[in-house]
Amino acid sequence: MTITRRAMLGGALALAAGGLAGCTAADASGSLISVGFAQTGAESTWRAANTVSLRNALSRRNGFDLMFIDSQGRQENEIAAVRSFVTRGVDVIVLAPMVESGWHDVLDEARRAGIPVVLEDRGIDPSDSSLYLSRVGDDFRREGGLAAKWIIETAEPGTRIVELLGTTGSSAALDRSAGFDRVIAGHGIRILDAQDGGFTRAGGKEVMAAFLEKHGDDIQLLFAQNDDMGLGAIEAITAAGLEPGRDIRIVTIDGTRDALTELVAGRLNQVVQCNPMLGPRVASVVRAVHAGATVQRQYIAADRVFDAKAAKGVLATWPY
Ligand code: GYE
Repeated sequence: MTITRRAMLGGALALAAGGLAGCTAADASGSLISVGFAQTGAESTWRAANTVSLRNALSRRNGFDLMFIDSQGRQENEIAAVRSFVTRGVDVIVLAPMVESGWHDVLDEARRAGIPVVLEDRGIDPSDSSLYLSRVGDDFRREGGLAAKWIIETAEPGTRIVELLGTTGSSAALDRSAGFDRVIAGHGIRILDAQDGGFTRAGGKEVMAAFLEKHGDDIQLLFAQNDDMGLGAIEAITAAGLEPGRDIRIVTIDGTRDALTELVAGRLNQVVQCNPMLGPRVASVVRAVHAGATVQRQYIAADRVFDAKAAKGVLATWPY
């Protein structure tokens, strides 16, 4: 009798919980959607915010059973993560591809297992575009172009610049460079050097120190393909006895709170936003593909450009 009652009570509670989950995202049977998410690593402040955004959106409360793997900046780890999701038979795979190439085989395994793949953040080789259903991310080409636009609007022809590039082979770095190069061309801006700083603060500091060593006072302007490298460069410039933001003007991409703070302080001059808060959109795309509904090939986040004044206006409530 007691056991029966307990079982009934348990059943009622389970039903209530199932009902709650059902209000949000659980599939028709009331069970959770299992998702394997392979993240690149934790190289930057952007990345940390992106991970939190996806974890929050793909929560149990929202109807998801999330397996999260941090690939620690190694593509082989990321490939192994995707392969493990295929073996486990998750409902949907979410991949933030570190670099563009090298995905064909493992994504083909997912396709043959009937597991839909959603890319978030960076893209992969266009020749493999049939191997995923949708990409949720930012427009990197536009971001690079906006950084260049600010330079040609504010710098004299003949201005000498250096570039801190993102991870070699990543679509974020390739597309930012493509957008930047296209807009900067033909305006007499002189590019002294451009090197991979790995999207990290330490990398930005190290490469900027080497640039300063090599080019000294010749450097007038820095384009850093993400905030963290720009913040690292601020340290190197200061250590060289120069004033970041004045002796060397700086434009970066991402729009993290730390960068906006430096913008207000005058040590950065312009920041192009790249929105990392992609979780809610990823969650809705995952739900849709799991339900077999049609989705767009791309969902591109809205990004804006900040100068000191604009940064001041948003800092108090800025989410990342
Ligand atoms: O700009 C950088 C991160 O792929 C858009 O990766 C992302 C970039 C972002 O490490 O901070």
